[in-house]
Amino acid sequence: MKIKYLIIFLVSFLFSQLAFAAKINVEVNGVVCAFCAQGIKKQFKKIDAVESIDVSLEEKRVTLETKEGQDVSDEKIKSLINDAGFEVVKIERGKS
Ligand SMILES: [Cu+2]
Repeated sequence: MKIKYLIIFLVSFLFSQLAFAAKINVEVNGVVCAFCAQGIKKQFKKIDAVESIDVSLEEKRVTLETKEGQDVSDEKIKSLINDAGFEVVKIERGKS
């Protein structure tokens, strides 16, 4: 019987992990003005998994929040930033 509870625990644990929204901090080179920020925001607004995007010019950082249970891969982030004309320095992920 104990194994049954263990399985239930594991399954619900995994499910709760999947349902989290991801918070992704992206350090970007060359973001200097509001037009840069606007260009980057425009790229990410095309992506359905993105719930919100914030660009900090002082910290040269783009903060993305995904919708629950969704994610945007590092590769996708890099290609969107590159398409906007900038370069990714570092990507950090956490739960929000
Ligand atoms: Cu600019």
